[in-house]
Amino acid sequence: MSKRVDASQPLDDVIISRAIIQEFTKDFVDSLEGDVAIVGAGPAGMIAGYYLARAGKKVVIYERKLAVGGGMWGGGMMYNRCIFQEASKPILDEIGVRMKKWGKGYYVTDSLETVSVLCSSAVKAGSRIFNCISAEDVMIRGERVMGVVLNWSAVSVARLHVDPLSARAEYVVDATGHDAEVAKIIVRKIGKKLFTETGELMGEKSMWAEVGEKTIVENTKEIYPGLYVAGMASNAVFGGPRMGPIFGGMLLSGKKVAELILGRGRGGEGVRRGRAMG
Ligand code: 48H
Repeated sequence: MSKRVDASQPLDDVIISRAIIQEFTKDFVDSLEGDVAIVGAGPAGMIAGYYLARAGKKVVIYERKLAVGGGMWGGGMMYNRCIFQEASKPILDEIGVRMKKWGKGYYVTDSLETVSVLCSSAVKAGSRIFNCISAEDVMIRGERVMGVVLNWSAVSVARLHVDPLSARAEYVVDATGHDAEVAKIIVRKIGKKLFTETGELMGEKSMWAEVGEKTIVENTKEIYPGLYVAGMASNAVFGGPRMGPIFGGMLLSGKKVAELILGRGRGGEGVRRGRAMG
């Protein structure tokens, strides 16, 4: 006999509302200053958040959309499977994504499981993810990026004239995918100052999985003082090819950006924190 479900607890709608508003606000205010602000919760941003938070950094990820996962949910052409190559397998093993070996050196995963595990790993490691929030500008002090300027995504969708708010971070990561939005902001507002050959975005090239997956890791680096690029945005900034639905490079790039930032630190130390609920 299964136990009867007891739904008799009295419930107060206002207590529910108060809990949501107070808990969200507490976390949001606490996130106004941190070690790393990551713009974009696609695979590259979330795995970067996982490694940085696991190492004790205070990490905040801002995602424009309601759902995290970026371009991963749809696999290739909405066939919801993702391909990974051998080099990225240890990361999948570490966070616990199940995969099927497919010939020599290829692995297939369920894209829904992959996104869910990436999100869960980043959050459980201590990253905070705020969805429905867009980075629309950056904080620049002197000649260095010092944080992000944020607004509710709904504000731009509704074309409301509402001023944004700012969040300070020692390092910012542009993990916004094909559009490399943060890098574009730098060029638009400061000029041709990116650490590329032209100082501008060099633009993503046509699809070539083998080269794209190699260059994406090489192109993961600091692109302006205080600003790093990871994931698809790296090839958009440095002129590498797109690679279609093979996602290993996104994880390797996210891991690399975390390692680069961990190698810098804030005068050798960051804000160490272990985040627990409550
Ligand atoms: C807040 C923002 C903003 C903003 C964008 O596109 P993504 O999945 O990016 P990656 O680099 O983690 O992964 C790329 C991969 O999904 C892909 O597209 C591949 C492999 N393509 C190959 C090919 O040939 O097409 O995620 C970026 C995220 C998205 O969720 C955006 O909504 C979000 O960033 N975002 N969030 N503020 N200004 N701009």
